[in-house]
Amino acid sequence: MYFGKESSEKKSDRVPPNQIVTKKWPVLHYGNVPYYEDMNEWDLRLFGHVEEDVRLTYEEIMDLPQTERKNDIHCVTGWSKLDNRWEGIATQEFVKKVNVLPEANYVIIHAEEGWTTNLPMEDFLKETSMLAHSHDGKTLTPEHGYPLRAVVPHLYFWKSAKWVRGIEFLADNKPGFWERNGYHMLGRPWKEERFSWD
Ligand SMILES: Nc1nc2c(c(=O)[nH]1)N[C@H]1C(S)=C(S)[C@@H](COP(=O)(O)O)O[C@H]1N2
Ligand SMILES: [Mo]
Repeated sequence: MYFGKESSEKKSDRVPPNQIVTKKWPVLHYGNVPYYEDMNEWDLRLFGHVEEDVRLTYEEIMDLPQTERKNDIHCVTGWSKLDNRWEGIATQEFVKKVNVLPEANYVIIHAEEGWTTNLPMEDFLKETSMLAHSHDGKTLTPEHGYPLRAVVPHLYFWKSAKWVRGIEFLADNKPGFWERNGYHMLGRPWKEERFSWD
């Protein structure tokens, strides 16, 4: 009998400890879902430890080089969703648009309503990190982060901010919204870094 790579692959190789796979895609966030009437009023700000702040319009972002990534996502509340196909722009493309100062070692992603999350520059700029506008071939719904959400699949999914409006570059690490409320500063699922005391 032939077992292809897929079928012989143990589920435990794909699913971090104490996570349960879901086929559905739960909607999870704090606060309100934004609905945009006029995308001319939308922008993305790159600021903080940079030579000069940059403001990108929705059009300018959609003109950046596009990439497609397939990955698994892991929410700290215990669900994982496998084989997501995202389309968007690699985070590495955004740092090309701004002169980030050498002492910038951390990033805070700013979302609507002042929601934030922090991560090291290295994790933000990882090959697999992106700002996505589509999932499984469809434009993101408002609930899942339209027009633009972060996708940082190697960290728990709370680091993947929905409704991104700004990237702030920092010299020192500073907790974001959930991190101030006890969540881990890094949040690696394979190490079960759920809370700051883990
Ligand atoms: N702006 C914003 N982004 C957010 C959150 C939030 O509360 N606000 N919650 C995070 C959490 S905890 C998870 S699990 C994912 C959920 O994304 P989904 O609703 O598309 O599944 O969004 C993350 N991004
Ligand atoms: Mo989450």
